[in-house]
Amino acid sequence: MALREIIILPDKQLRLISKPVAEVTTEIRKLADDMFESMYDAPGIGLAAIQVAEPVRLITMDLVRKEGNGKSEPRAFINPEIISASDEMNVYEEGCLSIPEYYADVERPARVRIRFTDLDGNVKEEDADGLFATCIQHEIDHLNGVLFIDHLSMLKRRMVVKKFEKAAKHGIKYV
Ligand code: K2U
Ligand code: ZN
Repeated sequence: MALREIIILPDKQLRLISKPVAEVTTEIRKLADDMFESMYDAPGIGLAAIQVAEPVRLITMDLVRKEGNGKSEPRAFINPEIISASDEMNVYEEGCLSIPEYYADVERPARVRIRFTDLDGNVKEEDADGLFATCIQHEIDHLNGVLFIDHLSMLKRRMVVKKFEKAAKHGIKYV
């Protein structure tokens, strides 16, 4: 396993549309391992491969692990798709490892049904609600070059982008 650098706004790679994974290879499994290590180190509860500059449709997630609770439930989602979504919406204060120290309320469907391939190559379907629904939608957005700030008003989005463009210009690194 290796720690990978998480890219930060305004890195243009965050706007790429990630490519489908054709086969679950050793390289994909190694990338997933690196993503888990980088996600836990951040710390975060989800991570999309594009956030470590790998434009492939791979997500890692662990909604269980908390500092010191000794539990974890690492999950990987390859080529995830939302196949249905509830009309009922849910608001969650979201953050993003690629937009550090900025949080905002985002409204998303409260429940989604997803189809994905796991690291053993099995195609699965699963219902998600609560934080799982929010997180998987946030991560699938990343695979499509969409950031949670894109769900905010243009004014708020422009303010955030301007702040991170200014920080990048002055070489301010978020650690
Ligand atoms: O994609 C990412 O940047 C990972 C996020 C996933 C996430 C965003 C919003 C809501 C839930 C999950 C990171 O884990 S950011 C850390 C975090 C954790 C819990 C709630 C909000 C943000
Ligand atoms: Zn994010």
